[in-house]
Amino acid sequence: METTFVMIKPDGVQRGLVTKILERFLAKGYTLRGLKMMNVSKQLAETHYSDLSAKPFFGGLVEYICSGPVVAIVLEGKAAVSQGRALIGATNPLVSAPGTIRGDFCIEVGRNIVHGSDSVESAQREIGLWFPEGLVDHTPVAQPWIYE
Ligand code: RTP
Repeated sequence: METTFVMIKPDGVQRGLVTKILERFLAKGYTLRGLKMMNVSKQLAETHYSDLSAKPFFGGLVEYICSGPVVAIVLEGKAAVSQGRALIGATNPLVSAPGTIRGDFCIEVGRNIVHGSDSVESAQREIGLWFPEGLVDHTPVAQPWIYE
């Protein structure tokens, strides 16, 4: 089983989309292993997006992520990282397919409402960064109805 880190960004929270976004992952069959609403320090945002620090939009991105509370989430399940990204859609919402979260709920790349880890290694790094306290052990009773 894989774990992935998903963050509902400040615009997703401000627009009242938390339950709609979470629902996509839970309805698919993924298991919640961590969930919290939090304000993001500049240091955490900069560390999370450190691979983009040379990009011209980096300053604006960090400001955006720190502009209001986010919801930090860890989901577990088969291929959670790649499927999480598929459910979220392309980085630019204008080319995200309808049916994806970004394709259905947003328009601009700088306001794309949700983040999902892009590899198993990134997921491990991000989970450690956002959930230093660890995850919640949880095996839902519905598991045999999701996996054969
Ligand atoms: P994320 O990390 O947020 O899940 O996004 P991603 O992998 O799909 O895309 P990435 O290239 O890692 O970019 C991270 C976030 O930076 C913002 N961005 N703005 N103004 C721009 O051209 C631009 N490009 C990227 C987006 O919020 C993107 O999700």
